[in-house]
Amino acid sequence: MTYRIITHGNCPDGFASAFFFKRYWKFLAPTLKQNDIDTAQIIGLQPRDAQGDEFEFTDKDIILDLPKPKTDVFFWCDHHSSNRVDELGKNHHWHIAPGNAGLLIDIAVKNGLKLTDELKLFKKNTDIMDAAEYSPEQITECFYNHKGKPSALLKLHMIGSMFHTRDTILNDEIFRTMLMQELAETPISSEPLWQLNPAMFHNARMKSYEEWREVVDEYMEYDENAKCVVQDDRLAEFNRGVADRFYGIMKFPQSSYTFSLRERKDGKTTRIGIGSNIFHKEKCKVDIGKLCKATADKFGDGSGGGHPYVGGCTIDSKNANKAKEFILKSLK
Ligand SMILES: [Mn+2]
Repeated sequence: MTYRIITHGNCPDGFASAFFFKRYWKFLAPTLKQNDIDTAQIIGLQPRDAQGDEFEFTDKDIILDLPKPKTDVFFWCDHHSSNRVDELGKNHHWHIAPGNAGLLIDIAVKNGLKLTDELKLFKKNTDIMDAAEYSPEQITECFYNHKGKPSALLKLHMIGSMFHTRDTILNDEIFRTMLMQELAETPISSEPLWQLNPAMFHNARMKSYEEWREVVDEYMEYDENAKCVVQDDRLAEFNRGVADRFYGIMKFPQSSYTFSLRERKDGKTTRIGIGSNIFHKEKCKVDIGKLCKATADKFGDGSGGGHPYVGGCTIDSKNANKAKEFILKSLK
């Protein structure tokens, strides 16, 4: 049995975490050997799969940016508040942080890693991406067609675009391929990775966002009373492109909240997402996680929740209009 690096799949922070662990393992788990790392499998997993019973973990698994599995693993590090563990064993780390890669970097620094400028910038940018701490200028650079020299932040988005295609098998393959190549100081300076042409993938992603924004423009509204952008996807005439989660606040920068509602394919349930305007978190006076939970209890089977600034829930489709009204009233 070899070691395995199991990280949040198809997620930029999961990618950055696996990259950092593979490259700087000596500062994180010094009992390992170079050969353990060279032969380690890379696996991308979704959080729900890490807590279920289907995936079998072993005591040679290194788990990053995911909830702690029920069984013993060799190394675990996570930064999500919902994945808190009170008693941490050897090689287990949990701490609230903007990003998991940034948390790993902090641990490595405590163990003697010297931070270079490139690593500092890597930490700063992975934190921005995972905690959605963008400025409007950074959104414009990274989510709209950008001409000119890309910043390090945009370069990380370009890498992320490679595993954000609509083909999930291709995404997994690219994700793993990039992490099995020779790794330089950070992904930004890893030559083999750039030979895979991230810019091409990113250009396609920008076109997908553009198409989606054109469709959504037809029905995205601003509710002045609730100071909320309303995106009721039941009103969509087409299903085109890829959703740009920051479009609402770019179109209505005066907003305090964003609200989206989408009927699931089964028709029976409807997914609701609520967020605060990341440019004005101070305007967010409502605990969104609690509002989502209350909505789920009132109009669904209770599955919902989140954080003070962002959350989601699932409700019965027949209650969708009532739930929409309830949320807008609560935000007001
Ligand atoms: Mn993360």
